[in-house]
Amino acid sequence: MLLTNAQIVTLQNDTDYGLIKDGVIAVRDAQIAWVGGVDAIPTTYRNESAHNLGGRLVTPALIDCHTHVVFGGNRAAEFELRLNGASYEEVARAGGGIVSTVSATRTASEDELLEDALTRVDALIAEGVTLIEVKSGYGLDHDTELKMLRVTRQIASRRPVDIRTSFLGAHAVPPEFKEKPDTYIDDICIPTLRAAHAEGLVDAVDGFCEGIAFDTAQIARVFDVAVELGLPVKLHAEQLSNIGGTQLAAKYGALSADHVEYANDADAQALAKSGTVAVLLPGAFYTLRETQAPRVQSFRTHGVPMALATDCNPGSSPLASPLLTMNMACTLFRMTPLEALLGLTAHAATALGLADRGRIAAGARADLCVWDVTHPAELAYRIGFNPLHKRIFKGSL
Ligand code: DI6
Ligand code: FE
Repeated sequence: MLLTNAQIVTLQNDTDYGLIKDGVIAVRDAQIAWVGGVDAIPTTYRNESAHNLGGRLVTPALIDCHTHVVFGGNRAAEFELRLNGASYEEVARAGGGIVSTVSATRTASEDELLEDALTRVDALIAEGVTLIEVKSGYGLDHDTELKMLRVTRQIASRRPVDIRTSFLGAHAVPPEFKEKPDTYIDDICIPTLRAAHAEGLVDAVDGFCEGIAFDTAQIARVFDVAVELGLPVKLHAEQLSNIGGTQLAAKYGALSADHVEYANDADAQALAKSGTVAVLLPGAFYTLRETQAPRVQSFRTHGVPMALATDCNPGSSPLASPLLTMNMACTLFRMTPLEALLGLTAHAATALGLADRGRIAAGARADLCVWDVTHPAELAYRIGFNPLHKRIFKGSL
């Protein structure tokens, strides 16, 4: 297949859009075989069937590298209670908070979890996403964590999308282990990780390093098992305070450190040294009305790649729009539209340890988006507007 009459945003380096004005992409066997200007098409591709894109803009397909799209129930009632003046305690007594999602996830069947997740997956796909990372972490017991991961794997057979799983057993201390986080880590979290890995359900290991969740020593015990199993790690770090999660992630050569609102200059330096991506999550920043923005300038100065993701979850980021995520990153974090696009493509791929996608180049996966826009900055500029014309997944329209 030949895609012709396209404005191609190759993102071949991190300094500009890498725009090819009157461009052509040759696709073969789910891969980009060739990309370049119309005047330079090699003769071998000239007779392939051509799709004229009418001068539309083509970018790499979007990648959502941090989501929690598999969960039971939702927390709209709690949202409403809080806006009607209920206190934190009242919300908790009404069964609110993360524990309510844990109970709803434990009682939901696999089918219910899958059907619910697919509505969110469909929203992501509708805006051009072809790869979604999904975390466990609302089960917090052996059976439910495995149930979540099995459901997550099923998404890829129900929709044209790639899925990566992260085991997030160290997300919160479940009610039955209240005040006993260490026992939870040793008796439930780690054995469950081993069981999930044995079933082939785990692509990476994540944790929530925070005062309200787990400290660095507890996360390190989980990471040591990940290393033993040969699994890459990533970490929710410095979201609400600085307790050393970013440094820990860097020490373990993590794929990514996520949130990082409270990461400082030394943390940015450590990420640069370990080649760890900073994943910024403006949906959670916005929903929690956080005031400490991540230090984007420090990440730039030290050369830390910045990715962006929806963090789609029922509590802190009920957001299923990568385009709005780009807009929020520009408006709230002062990222540039180019950085926002790199954050949902090339750098998101790096945050998942994948080198074969996220840019438009020969040899890369033919995962592409065709947009009804004339300038790439339009993708981040508008609010509540979806200009996706076509999504190409593994070379198929
Ligand atoms: N950070 C968050 O913001 C969410 N999880 C995490 O590790 C909160 C999840 C929830 O409230 O359901
Ligand atoms: Fe998260």
